[in-house]
Amino acid sequence: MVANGNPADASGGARAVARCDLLGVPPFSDMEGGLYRGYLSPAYWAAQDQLAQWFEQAGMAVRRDEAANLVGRYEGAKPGAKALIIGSHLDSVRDGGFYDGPLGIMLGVECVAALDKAGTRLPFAIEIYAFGDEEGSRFPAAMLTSRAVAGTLQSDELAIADADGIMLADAGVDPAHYMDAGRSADEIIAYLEAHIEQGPVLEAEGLALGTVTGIAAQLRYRVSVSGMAGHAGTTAMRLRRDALAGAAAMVLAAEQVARDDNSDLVATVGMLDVRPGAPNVIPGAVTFTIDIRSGDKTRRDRAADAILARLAEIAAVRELGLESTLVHDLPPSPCDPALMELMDAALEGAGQPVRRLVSGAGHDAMNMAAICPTAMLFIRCRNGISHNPAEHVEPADAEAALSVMLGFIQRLGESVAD
Ligand code: HGY
Ligand code: MN
Ligand code: MN
Repeated sequence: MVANGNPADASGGARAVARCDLLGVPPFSDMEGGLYRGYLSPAYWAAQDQLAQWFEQAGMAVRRDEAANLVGRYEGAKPGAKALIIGSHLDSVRDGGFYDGPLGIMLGVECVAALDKAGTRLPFAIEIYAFGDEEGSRFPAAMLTSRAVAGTLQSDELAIADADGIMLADAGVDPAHYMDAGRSADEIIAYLEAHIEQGPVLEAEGLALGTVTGIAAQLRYRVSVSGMAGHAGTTAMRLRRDALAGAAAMVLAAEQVARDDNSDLVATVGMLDVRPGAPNVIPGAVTFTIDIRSGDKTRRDRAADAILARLAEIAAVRELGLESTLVHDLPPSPCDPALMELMDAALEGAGQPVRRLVSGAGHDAMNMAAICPTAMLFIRCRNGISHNPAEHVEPADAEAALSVMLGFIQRLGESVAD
């Protein structure tokens, strides 16, 4: 535990950034020399314990829900009032940046700390959610915890194991009660998430902040290619059924479909596993992932069909086995128009130019949209880099984000009171 848990003794945006930095190293990371914080890992629990201290210092009651999310609550003027939920995720990708997720949590804490310090109570409560699994970097599914809160998760999706064979049920949660983390729409006024842009738009236009209009639709597949393992020295090329050579052709085909679409469509193969994985053995089996996104669901689905057709053609020509399994299908998630207006007004009120932009990255907000209106605020990050240790955000931009979030909260309070 960090002494008093208040790095740099700054407040506001600078402290939010400093706290993300502090959580970027062991014991809050499961890897030496970088940040990896998998859902329900030792680093995850250590980070939650540190976060719980900061939640309490900000004036919140703290609990851990049945999906192992950390939840803080700052009561409104009337106890038990509906809540504005402010959230983002505590888990990270492997060798990730310090701010993707945690910055949105820390800025929510700073909002509550500022209200608590001023003795301000609103017509609604504020709840801060530190979601546990947004990245899907430990278990083969993503966004488990915000989908549990939103009630869009199916219980059979919990029968999963990580790469070491550890079942979710043995990692610190009870699947039989996991769905009790669900919240109902009548408890929530809105969901707000502040997040680094993870792209180059704001920086290219010299802007610190932007109002998010919506989140792109995502499809994720796991593809298994099976060939024939064999001796690398004795098997003639014409006799081979090389699973990796076939998978390589498939990876390039997926890339080509996305390039040829010449739109916002993106397709990514981010994981690839080769078996048996020996220099002198022709690969017999390969598993890889495909992540396909677009702001337009029809475009996304058409591209997915084209990619799957290309994979089948390549498998047939090379006499390979092929199995494609849909891992998740996340529809596009528009932000709420009235909340976008409030965000624009808060930007203007804070002297910030108004800029709206779409999110190519997925966020917990896309799941919370199932039970409440959502708003997102993007924060500039250096060179648009994310999912990379070079991820960087300026404390001054975080400070600007905090003042816009407080302006948003104030305007939401006025709109509720009207
Ligand atoms: O994949 C995403 O867009 C998010 O970072 N999980
Ligand atoms: Mn994120
Ligand atoms: Mn991410």
